[in-house]
Amino acid sequence: MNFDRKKYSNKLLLDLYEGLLRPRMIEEKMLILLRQGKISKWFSGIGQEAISVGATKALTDEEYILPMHRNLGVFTSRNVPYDRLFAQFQGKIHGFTKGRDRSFHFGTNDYNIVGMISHLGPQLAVADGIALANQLGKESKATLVFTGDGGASEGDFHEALNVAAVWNLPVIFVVENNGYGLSTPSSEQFKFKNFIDKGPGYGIEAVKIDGNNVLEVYDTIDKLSKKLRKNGGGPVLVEAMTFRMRGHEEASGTKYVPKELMDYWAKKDPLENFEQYLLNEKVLTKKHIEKLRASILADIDSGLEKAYSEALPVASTQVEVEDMYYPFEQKAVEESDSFSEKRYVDAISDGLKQSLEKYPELVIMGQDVADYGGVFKITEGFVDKFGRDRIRNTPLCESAIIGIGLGMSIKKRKSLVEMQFADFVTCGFNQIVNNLAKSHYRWQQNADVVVRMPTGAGVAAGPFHSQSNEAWFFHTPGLKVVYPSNPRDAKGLLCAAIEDPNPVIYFEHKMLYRSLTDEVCDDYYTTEIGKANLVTEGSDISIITYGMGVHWAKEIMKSNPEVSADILDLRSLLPWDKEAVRKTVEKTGRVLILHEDCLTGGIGGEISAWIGEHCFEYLDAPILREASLDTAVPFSPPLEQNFLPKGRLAQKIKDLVEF
Ligand SMILES: Cc1ncc(C[n+]2csc(CCOP(=O)(O)OP(=O)(O)O)c2C)c(N)n1
Repeated sequence: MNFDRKKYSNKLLLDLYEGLLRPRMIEEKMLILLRQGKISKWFSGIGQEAISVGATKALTDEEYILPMHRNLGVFTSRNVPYDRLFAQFQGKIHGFTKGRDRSFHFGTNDYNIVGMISHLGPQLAVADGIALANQLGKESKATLVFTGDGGASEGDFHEALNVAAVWNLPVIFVVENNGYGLSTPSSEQFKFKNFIDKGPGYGIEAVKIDGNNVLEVYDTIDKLSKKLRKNGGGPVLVEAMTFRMRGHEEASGTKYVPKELMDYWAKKDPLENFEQYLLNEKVLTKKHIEKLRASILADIDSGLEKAYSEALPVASTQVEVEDMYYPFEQKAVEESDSFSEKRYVDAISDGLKQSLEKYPELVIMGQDVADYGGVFKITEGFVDKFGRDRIRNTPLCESAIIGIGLGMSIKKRKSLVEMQFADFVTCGFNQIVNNLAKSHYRWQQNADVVVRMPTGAGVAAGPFHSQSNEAWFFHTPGLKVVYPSNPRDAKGLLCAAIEDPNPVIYFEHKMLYRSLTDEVCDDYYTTEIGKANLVTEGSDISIITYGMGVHWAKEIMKSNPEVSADILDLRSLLPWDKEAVRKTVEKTGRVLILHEDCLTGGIGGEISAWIGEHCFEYLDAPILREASLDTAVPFSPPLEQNFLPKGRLAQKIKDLVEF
């Protein structure tokens, strides 16, 4: 192996050497503990340490780094205390996730490290988000993110690189090309020869390096990060060639790896080669190595002792449930006495504008939201008022943009992401349900992101522009879900959602945009999340609903003057207002739950179960539900009307009253 020390001092060389030795020695210890059954699982980075160590040491400690499962050297090079690291591995409270996530699945803003989620690829867009915040804040910092060669097959890789390229984000994407993704060799993972060949495809610089040569890694990342800091731009793709010397994880072995390959790469061991070089150069002596090893071993042993001495966590259901969310008590901002007629669409636009004024750190991202004003024209004129930095047209990549929202939150910024249609959220689903929703629970990092969801049917737009998909998110702890049915709530709930530091999925019904006007307060105000609204008061039945359902219920009750109904608009679906539900059930004893979403697995099922469990003694009839058919949303108007529940409502009310 060829080491070129350039003008690097002995001190730096020794620092790099110690940097390599630390993760190697920890790993050697972990392998012993694994054999003794004292730890459950281990992903080894043996043979790949030069990449983690060289890259981390080339960055400043203030720069964010986003490691994967073989990057122990990132954590040790950032001087994460061993006792905490080991406590993390053992699921102890003193770790970084309060025992809630394992191994390297954690982040820590104390050390500017954002760990992965198991899904690998989502990590890459989070780096984009941190870099965007740096770029907007004019902080001259690089952000570095790792991926394996296998993980790079995921769409997230493409999306993250593409957005970073288009937005000129200062990100260093490092592909650790170690030959295998679990048991799958590169030849079955991709067809191209080199990752760097992708650079021109994205219009970005790409360099290939020997990932086992710590000096080459350090020198490359040092140069690139200096360039990124200076220009405030990038990105750059680095392909670091290396090899996975152990199994995917320890239990999976390496039987499928040809022996010649192992032998070849064993000779290229990053630690042994560098050690020999330093001995030859007389920068290092055998005695120094011995001393260093003894002192590292003492650090490891004392870290382990401390971690082992800590008991396993004691579970508290209340703490576990509460910790899904960043603690936030909303203080509703009252409406002023200045009101004017506004359509639903204007109320949303108003809420966005006033939130942009209130929060200079708020950024709107979405397809065609800038000059075009969004497909529903809700952000029309925003670019002129707030500028292109804050009103950002995005490439067509829902997953990356939502991940960017999380990255921005890490840098204490707020994001509002517009889905062009709620249906397209499927392409960003993973980021929402696994990254945004779980990050506070996992490592106390809130995701200050609102996702706007133009939803619903009735406009003959077919199966992919009409869906109701709130139930997917209703089932995901860590999210909040709101669904206003009128202009007044639309503005108040939107402002509240943006104010809330937790991820909020905000549904807005397309049918209501221009068909509904209301007296809406002209000034900024918020509507409390989690509070239902009793739209009409009655005594015979309760119709519990939200969104379009409120209007269907109102209409049907107009033509049923002999029946008097409480119509309860839930407004917030997660959390939903149990007290308001209880109150109306107690009052009427007859309940119809109505929603536009399909019946099976819809929110009505949960509310119905809750009523059955908590209000059974007040019921005079079975709880009834009316919802859309359990089919996709059809295109042709007669089919669509048949799909929707409205036409079945009169009979359901009759059934309920007559029971
Ligand atoms: C979305 C997803 N699919 C599959 C897996 C299972 N899995 C975990 S790591 C891995 C291989 C990753 O290979 P690579 O990115 O090359 O990293 P390496 O393990 O080689 O360091 C697989 C298939 C996963 N974690 N997430």
